[in-house]
Amino acid sequence: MSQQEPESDAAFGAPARTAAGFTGVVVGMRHALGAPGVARGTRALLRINQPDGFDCPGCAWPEPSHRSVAEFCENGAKAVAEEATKRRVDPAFFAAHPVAELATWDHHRLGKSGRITHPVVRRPGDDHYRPISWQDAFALVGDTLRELPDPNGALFYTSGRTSNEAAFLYQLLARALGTNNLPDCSNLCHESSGIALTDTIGIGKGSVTLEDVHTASLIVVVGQNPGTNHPRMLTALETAKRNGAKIMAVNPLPEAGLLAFKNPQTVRGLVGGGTDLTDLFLKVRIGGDQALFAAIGGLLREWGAVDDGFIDEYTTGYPEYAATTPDWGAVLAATGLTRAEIVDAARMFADSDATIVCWAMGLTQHRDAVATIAEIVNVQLMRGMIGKPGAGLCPVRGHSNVQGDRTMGIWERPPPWIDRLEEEFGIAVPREPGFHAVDAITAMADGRASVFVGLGGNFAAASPDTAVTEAGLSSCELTVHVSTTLNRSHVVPGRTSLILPTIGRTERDERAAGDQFVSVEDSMSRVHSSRGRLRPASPHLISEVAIVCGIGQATLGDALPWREFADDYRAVRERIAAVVPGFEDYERRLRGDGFTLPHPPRDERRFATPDGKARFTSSPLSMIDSPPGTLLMQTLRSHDQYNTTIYGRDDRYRGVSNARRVVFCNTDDLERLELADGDLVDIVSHWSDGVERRVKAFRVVAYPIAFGCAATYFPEANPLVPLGSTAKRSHTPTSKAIVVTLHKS
Ligand SMILES: Nc1nc2c(c(=O)[nH]1)N[C@H]1C(S)=C(S)[C@@H](COP(=O)(O)OP(=O)(O)OC[C@H]3O[C@@H](n4cnc5c(=O)[nH]c(N)nc54)[C@H](O)[C@@H]3O)O[C@H]1N2
Ligand SMILES: Nc1nc2c(c(=O)[nH]1)N[C@H]1C(S)=C(S)[C@@H](COP(=O)(O)OP(=O)(O)OC[C@H]3O[C@@H](n4cnc5c(=O)[nH]c(N)nc54)[C@H](O)[C@@H]3O)O[C@H]1N2
Ligand SMILES: [Mo]
Repeated sequence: MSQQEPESDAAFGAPARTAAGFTGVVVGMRHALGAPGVARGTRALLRINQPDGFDCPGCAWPEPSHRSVAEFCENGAKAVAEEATKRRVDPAFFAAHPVAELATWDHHRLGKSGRITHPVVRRPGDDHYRPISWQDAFALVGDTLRELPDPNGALFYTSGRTSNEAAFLYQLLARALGTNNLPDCSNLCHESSGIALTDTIGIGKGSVTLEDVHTASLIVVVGQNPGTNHPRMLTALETAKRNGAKIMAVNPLPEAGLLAFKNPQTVRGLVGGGTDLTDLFLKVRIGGDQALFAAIGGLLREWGAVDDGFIDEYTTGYPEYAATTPDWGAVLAATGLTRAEIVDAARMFADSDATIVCWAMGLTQHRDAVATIAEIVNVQLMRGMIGKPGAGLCPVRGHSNVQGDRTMGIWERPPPWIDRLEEEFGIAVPREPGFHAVDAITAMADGRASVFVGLGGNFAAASPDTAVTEAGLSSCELTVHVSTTLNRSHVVPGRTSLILPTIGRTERDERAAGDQFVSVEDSMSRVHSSRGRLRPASPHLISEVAIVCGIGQATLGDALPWREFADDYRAVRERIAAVVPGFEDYERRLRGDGFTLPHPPRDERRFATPDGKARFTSSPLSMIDSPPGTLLMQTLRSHDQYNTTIYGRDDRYRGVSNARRVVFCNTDDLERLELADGDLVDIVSHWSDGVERRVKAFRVVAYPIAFGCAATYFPEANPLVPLGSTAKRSHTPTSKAIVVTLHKS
């Protein structure tokens, strides 16, 4: 299918209430066994998340210490199947399909073309990618980087699947070259969480362990769709529920996995009725969470449901916070909820002695994301829910190693251990921050950056304002993509463009010193090893570590021991141990199940803020205005995609088959806007710069979404997200709140 063809075989049914169960297993197996062939698929599935196997490339949810034989989920199986596919993008494929043709293919078709087998280059004036040797490819990158008049003209993007070892070497390469230009997918993802948590508790990571989730008495899931994006989290919620926990879900959509769950890893879950998970569902208006948590905080104070001992000993700023009383009129307008619903929610907080709040993109991709998360921290601090078993703050990360990459220094700011890095390698690193993802786009657009290197990911499709982003990439002197499968970024090439194909998580990594493993960190700060076992998709593939070292050698020469690093990753881990705090004796501690990094607030109620206390904050209540006739639109994931990789065209839990260009709307809104289910519409977004951003021929789907709200799929709707519309302080695009109008096509 091309990018704009109508989806004639689309079908729509009622949204589901229950997630997973037998259908989940069957669908997962079909993806895993159908595409790669039965033996390879089964071998791969049995190795997922086992101590001697590989870390599931699906998501960052941690593995329990007592694993079941099949520690994976339907969507993990799809992720593995995508990597284990038998289809190949080889030199013959590129000879048959010019870039101009590939640029008309949609994301699904590009990705499904299969694994890239050879390094390839598209040179100026040519419309085909053609094979190139690894040595020539590295020399081309090295020459271009060395010729840059200013190292800040290069961008080193990272997606969150990269291992700790590759990430550490990649930031070393950028910084040794002389730039902090390390934009990453975190900038588009959980950046707001990192900033809000660092401000308030002194560390930008979540404060709970899996054991805490199992033993909590209240778990609040806000702005997150675990049934699709973190399916193994449902197993943990089910365990909590069986231990007596209550669950509250806050979401503009009644997402299937939040309401009820059939655990596919138990016989009961396969054939039984499933567990009702949610005790209270709040169908919040998009962007209403800050007001909601401010109101809950207000009620808890009014009721005296406050942990005075904790507040006195461990916090600052409480009097100022307590002096603000939220205005109920504003709260009800912002949340779209009734006062009774909010009182019920506050009552659940008051009744719980161990509360965990979990969140993901429904909170982070908003203009006031940082303030919203800080408001949640306020409520948790007020109740003494930090550093207490069964309680805490739980930002649920996306990519399987996105948290580890940040720990390894993938950040546009110099990491806290920058002095140690300089000393260890005898380099000098600038202290000025580099470009984050949105800055990187602007820098390409206005010519300040001319070399783009992507270690994984799909920058063209993952970024906002597609037209601007693609124009930026195309204007580069050189684009370099380290990838496994074909994607949109490859078909909007710079003047010269390289695709450097790599082995994936599931595949064996043989280097000079023998078989290698890598290491990763999950969403709960647990670090462990990951070892692929499958034969690589092509004999020409090398690892990300080897590719980064190849570029390093060609760019900076023998000043750093790139060859030694590429031959034996133990040499890399030795350097990580010497530079990054918490990684002492790294090699030995990776044996077996791995180890958990220190988290001072969780471990000992110690807060590394300027005054050593956790901080209450108060920010003015804000609401995104959506004028009459407009809707507030979010972009979210279907059940059949991994970010920009589209596994299939269904979204089973939401009742959608064979369609991606859809816009979910509330029936009352449709009536008000004189539209009907099934109408084809253009969607136009409205932003202060006056530029018209439009996507064409989306099908209206009547859906029980909160009033005044709409939803479309990422990345098809990314052309509508204005580059300038970003979260305050974290600069994350506001992918969950875009003001739009719908126009019959
Ligand atoms: N299978 C699969 N797994 C994945 C991914 C994938 O694409 N596929 N992606 C991975 C990545 S990188 C990430 S970051 C995570 C993403 O995991 P999620 O954050 O669960 O992903 P989204 O689909 O963006 O869902 C956002 C949820 O927030 C809700 N929401 C939107 N706006 C608001 C709001 O204003 N308030 C509230 N309360 N809710 C809101 C939406 O209705 C939706 O349920 O998943 C990771 N895991
Ligand atoms: N509108 C909107 N935009 C969004 C979001 C949203 O919710 N709405 N979500 C944002 C979020 S949370 C994120 S994290 C970003 C995701 O942004 P990215 O991380 O940049 O995108 P992905 O789609 O995860 O990247 C997929 C590509 O990675 C490559 N790949 C897969 N596995 C490997 C591997 O092992 N190694 C290497 N080198 N490459 C590999 C494949 O070639 C594949 O095409 O998108 C963001 N963009
Ligand atoms: Mo993400």
